[in-house]
Amino acid sequence: MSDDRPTIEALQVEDRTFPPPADLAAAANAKAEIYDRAAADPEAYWAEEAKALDWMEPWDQVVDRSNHPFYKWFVGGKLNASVNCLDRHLERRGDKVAFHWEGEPGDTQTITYRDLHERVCKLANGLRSLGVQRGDRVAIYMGMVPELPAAMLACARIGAAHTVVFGGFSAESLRDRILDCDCRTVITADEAWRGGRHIPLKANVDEALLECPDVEHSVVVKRTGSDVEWTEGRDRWYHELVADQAAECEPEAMDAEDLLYILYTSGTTGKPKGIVHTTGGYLTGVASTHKYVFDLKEDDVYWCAADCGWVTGHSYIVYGPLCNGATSVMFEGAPNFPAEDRLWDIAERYKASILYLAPTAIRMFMKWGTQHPAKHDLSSLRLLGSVGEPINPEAWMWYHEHIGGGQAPIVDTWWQTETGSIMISPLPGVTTTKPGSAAQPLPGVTADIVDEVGTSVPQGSGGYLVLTEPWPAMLRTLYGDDDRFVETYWSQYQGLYLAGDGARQDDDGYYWLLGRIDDVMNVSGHRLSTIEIESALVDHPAVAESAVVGRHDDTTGQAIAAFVTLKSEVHGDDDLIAELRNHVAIKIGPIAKPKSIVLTDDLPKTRSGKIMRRLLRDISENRQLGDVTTLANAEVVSEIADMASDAHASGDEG
Ligand code: 7RM
Repeated sequence: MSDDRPTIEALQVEDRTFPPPADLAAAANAKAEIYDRAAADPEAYWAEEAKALDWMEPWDQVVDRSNHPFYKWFVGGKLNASVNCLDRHLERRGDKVAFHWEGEPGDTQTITYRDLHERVCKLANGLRSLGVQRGDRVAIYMGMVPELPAAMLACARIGAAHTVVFGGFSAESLRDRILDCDCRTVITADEAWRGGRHIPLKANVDEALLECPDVEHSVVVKRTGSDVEWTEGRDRWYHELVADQAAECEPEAMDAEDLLYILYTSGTTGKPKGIVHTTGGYLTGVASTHKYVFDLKEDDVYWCAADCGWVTGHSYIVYGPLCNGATSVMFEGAPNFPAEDRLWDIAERYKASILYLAPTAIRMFMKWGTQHPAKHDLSSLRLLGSVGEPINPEAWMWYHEHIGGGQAPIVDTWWQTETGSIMISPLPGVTTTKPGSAAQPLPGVTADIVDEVGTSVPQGSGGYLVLTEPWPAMLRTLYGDDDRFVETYWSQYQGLYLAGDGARQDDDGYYWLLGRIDDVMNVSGHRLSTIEIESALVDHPAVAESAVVGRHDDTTGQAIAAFVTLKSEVHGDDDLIAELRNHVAIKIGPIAKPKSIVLTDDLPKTRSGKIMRRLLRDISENRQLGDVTTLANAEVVSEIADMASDAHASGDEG
C-alpha cells in the first residue's frame, strides 16, 4: 500500500454487551478453562475430543504435518461415520427421537434412532445390491425429506462418498457435479415441495443424465406421487429397493483419512470447487463444536433450519447432532408456507430449545414484522445461533428480543464449507456477547488478521482473516485439483490458510467479520467494508436489509451505492432516502455516506441466501450482467437495474 492507511478501515462502534445467563453458565458443557487447556496443547485437546467418537482402531498420530498443506488427522485410526451417528446410540437412545420431521403440506414423521438405523441399513444394503462399493461417489439430489440424511448415512456406511446437490439447483449444475466426481449412482425424489409448488427433481435428473453416460442407477423416492418418466433398468423406486433388504448392514471400517463427502461450493466466479472432507477429523470437529457451541443437553430439541444441500446441513443437521445423539427438528418447506409464522408454529409445537438460522432469514422475518413470532409461545428457546453472513447488530437485537425473549444467548458462528466445522463463535456459557461480533476462535482454533504481506495488523484495524494452525475438520483438497487447492487457500501467505474474508479485532480481542475481501470498497483511498455501512442502514427503524457496493467514480475512485429493502409496513420516498444517507453519516461517519440509495423489494441472493454484491456492482456500473443462473431470485435483478438507472439518471446527491 502506498500510505499507512489500514488494510480495511473500522468504522462501526458497538457497546452493547450480553453476559451469559447464570443458570446456563453454571451448567454449560464448556467452561472458561477450556480455552487455556486447548491453547496449552491443541493436539492433546483435539485428541481428547476425538475420543468421544467410537473408533474401530485407534490412531497412531494426532496430526501429520509432514506434507503442508496436505494435513492428515488421526493417522491410522479407523471408524465409520454411520456407526458413530447411529449404532452406538441404540442401546441407550434407541427410542429417542432423532428427527421430528415435518413436511411442507403438514404431514409429519417421528423417527427414532432405531428407526433411522434400520432405514440406513436397508438403503445401504440396497445400494450394495446395485453394485455401489467402497470408494465410489454417489450424488444425492433431493428435498428435505428424511430419506436425505438416510441416504448420506447409507453411503457413509458402505464407504461411498456422497455429494449432495441442493434440490434448488438446475439440471446443468447437477450434471457438472456428477461429471466432476464421476458418480455412477444418483439418489433423488419424484419431486420436492417448495413454497406450495412442486420442484421436478426426477425430470432434472433425467435431463442431467442425458450427458452423464456413466451413471448406471437412479434411486427415486416417491414424495409427491406425480407422474415421472421412467428409464427401465436404470431407475429404481427407493421403496421397492429397500423393501426386502435386511435391517442390519455390516459397516465398512474406514480410514480416518478416507473420503466422507465432496460438497461443491459455487462461489461467485469460476468452476465450482469440490470441497473434500474425510472421516475422522471431520466427525471430531463437528461433534465437538456442536456439543460446545450449542451447549447440547440430553433433552434439548435442536433445530438447524438450513438445508442438507449446504455444509451447515451436513455438519449441523446430520453429522454433528447425530454423533451427539441429539433430537432434531427437520422441516421440508418454506418459512412462509402456508403463512409467515410457519417456523414459529413449528418451534412452539415441538418445543424447540435451540434454533440455528441465517441472517438472511432473520432480516426476512424483520421485514415481515413482529406480529408473526408474537402469535406463538417461544419460551422453550434457550439458545439461538446465526450462520452464513455477518449478522447486522440490529438483526441480532431483533432475534434476541422477538425470538429469544430477551433471554436466550446468541452464538454468531463463523465458518466455511472449507473449514467443515465452526471456527469462530461465542461459547454460550462463557462468552459475553456483542451484537454483530462472532467473538473468539473456538478452543483448538487459532486465527489472525493480517495485512497484504501477512503481518498481523494492530488490534482495532481491519485486515484479512487467516487460520494459523491446521484443525481436524479442515478440507483436505479440492476434488481432483490439488493445485487449485494450494493456489486458492495456501499461496497468499507462507503457512497460513486464507479464508477470503475481511475481519477486525476490537480492543477486547473480539472478531468482527467484514465480509468477503472481493467486496471491500475504495473511497478516496479509504478501504471500507460493506457490512458496517449495511449495518448502519439496518440500524434505521425503517430498514430490513441492505447491500452496498463500490461503483466507479471519477473523483473518489469509487462511490458507495446502497440498495435498501424497507420493512413491509414502511413507505419509501425521497425524504426517507435523504434521512437514510444522513443516518449513515451520523452513525459511522461522513466518509461512509452512500452517494446513491435505491429502494428495492428484494436483493439478489445466492441460493443459500448470501447477498450477491457482484451483480449489484454490475448494475451500478451499467455493465452487462454476469451469470445470474446461480441466483435464488433472478427476477429481482432486472427490477433493481431499472430502478438504479432511474436513480442514477436523476442525479446523485453529493
Ligand atoms: C457456513 C457457511 C462461507 C462464508 C464465509 C463468510 C460467510 C459464514 C459467517 C460469515 C460473517 C458469520 N459456509 N460467513 N458465517 N460471515 N459471520 N457468522 O456459510 O461456505 O457457504 O460460506 O460465509 O464470508 O467465508 S459457506
